[in-house]
Amino acid sequence: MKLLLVLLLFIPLTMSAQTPSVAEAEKFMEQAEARLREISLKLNRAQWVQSNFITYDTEALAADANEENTAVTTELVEQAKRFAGLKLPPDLARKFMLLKLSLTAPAPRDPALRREMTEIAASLEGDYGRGKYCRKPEDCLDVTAIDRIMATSRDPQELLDVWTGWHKVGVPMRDRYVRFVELSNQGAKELGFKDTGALWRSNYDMPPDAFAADLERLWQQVRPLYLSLHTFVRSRLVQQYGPQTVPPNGPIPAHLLGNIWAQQWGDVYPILGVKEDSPSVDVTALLKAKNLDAKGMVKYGEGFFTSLGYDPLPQTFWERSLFTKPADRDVVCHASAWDLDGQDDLRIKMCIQVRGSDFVVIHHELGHNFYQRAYKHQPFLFQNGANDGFHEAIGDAIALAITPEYLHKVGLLEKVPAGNNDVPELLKQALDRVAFLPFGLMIDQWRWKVFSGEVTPANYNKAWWDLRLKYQGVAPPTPRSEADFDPGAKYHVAGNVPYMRYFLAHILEFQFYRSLCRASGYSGPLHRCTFYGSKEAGAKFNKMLEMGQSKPWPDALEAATGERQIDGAALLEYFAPLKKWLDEQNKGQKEGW
Ligand code: X8Z
Ligand code: ZN
Repeated sequence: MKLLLVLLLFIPLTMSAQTPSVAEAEKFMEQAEARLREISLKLNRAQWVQSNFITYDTEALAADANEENTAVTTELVEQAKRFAGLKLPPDLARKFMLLKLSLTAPAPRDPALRREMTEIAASLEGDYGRGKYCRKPEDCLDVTAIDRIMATSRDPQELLDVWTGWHKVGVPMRDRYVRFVELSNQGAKELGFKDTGALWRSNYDMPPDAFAADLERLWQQVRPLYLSLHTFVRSRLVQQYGPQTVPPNGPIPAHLLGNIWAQQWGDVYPILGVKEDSPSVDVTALLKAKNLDAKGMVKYGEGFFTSLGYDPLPQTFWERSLFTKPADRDVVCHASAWDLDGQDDLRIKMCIQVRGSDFVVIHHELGHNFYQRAYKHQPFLFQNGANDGFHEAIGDAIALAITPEYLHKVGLLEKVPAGNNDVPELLKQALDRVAFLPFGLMIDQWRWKVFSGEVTPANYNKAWWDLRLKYQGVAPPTPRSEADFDPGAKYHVAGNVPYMRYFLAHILEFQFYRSLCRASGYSGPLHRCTFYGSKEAGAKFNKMLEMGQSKPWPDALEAATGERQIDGAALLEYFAPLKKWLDEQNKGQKEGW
């Protein structure tokens, strides 16, 4: 009797363990998503507080929450294995795939190792946020101050000093970063990936190698434009700083490009000696003339989105966001957009300065928020960008439409300047958006090699600068060694945020922009288009936004643009008049380094 009971109990249990049904998979996923939604709210709150008040305790609390989220996700992925091999409806199969890919820092199953990893991750981000360079004991510069000096100083000595000073922030991170890579790789392996980089590359609805090949295709497509820009800028910097400082046929020293990472060069525009038909539009001056403060700038950003037919941001956005750097505490000033509850609790966190480049970043961040709100009706695992490059491209596509005509329409610019200033305006755009391309590409080329072990800790810094030379044609202004850890002086390395998304975004944003322009009925030269106020453009964009990550990204791209491939053609069309002009200027110059 007893034996029979045991047998009766045993048979259905083992049967269901061997061949679970689709209904069971559905049930499992429903519960998994509910659990993930619950802990993600907790995690977001802990991280929000950590980033807004960097202290010993908030760092510990964030590490705790991250630990829990990682543990639960890892456990769910483990449990999900029992549905492998089951033929599932496409949506459900997609959720299982996304669940497995959802951790950017996969951690070992061993709780002690997992804890060690999450603590390291929190401490690296905290170190970056607290980072300062003290030129004198009473003159300490945080990253916002560093940024301002790099953008405005033309004194090569000062630039060199500040550059060198900021890069010291990375040094103490090095050993912990080495350990972080080991631990995260172990986690990735336990999930079934070769390493953490392989996991990252698997997030694009195609085989990881095909993704890497696609990136190379895109880079080759836009590289000639980058080379023309590099050659032009270098020749003008030779004039500014002399051939002793800037080698006329070599790489550009990284401290002279107006940005601490030499990633966007727009701030050197004033020293390039470009002839203008009439003074080109200086957005910083317009913002200042209007006496706008940080919040006022964000209001203009919101206004662009509402002009497309989207609802205004919720009241809580204005109450809970951080717009300016607090005087009395450390915060992670690197701009970010947040969606705490997957519903309406949207926020940005940014140390806004009243200047044109921050006006663009505001639109960038709001692009995240409006995307988040558009897909809030999706199930939890689909509440994301079609891929991460899409998420980064939304606000940038909108910001491309900040043309003189737009500024005039919203009352920031009294008169659209007469005469043809296409080349100066395009050059300013290129200095930020084209100069960025090789930087966007190289960061994760480096990290992928680090995670795969191709680059070892003994070569971290050398490999970093080899890639910067290869892709960007920039060189460090002072000798570097393996006592340095220059990657750590970049937020996304310290904060473990994948970076290829920004390379993709800088291509995609032109595709989106072109499509929005067309939807608005515009038919002139691409770079002069603004679709401000076009409900048609807004509706078309929204078709893609509301899909979130529910479908493979080519479907989302098609909804917004009719195209299924990421393609640099729109970018090249936009900059075509500039390319022609640059090549004329560059006659007789040697391209490359
Ligand atoms: O990190 C950002 C945004 C936040 S998602 C401000 N960006 C990259 C960077 O600053 O390095 C935008 C452009 C590239
Ligand atoms: Zn972003």
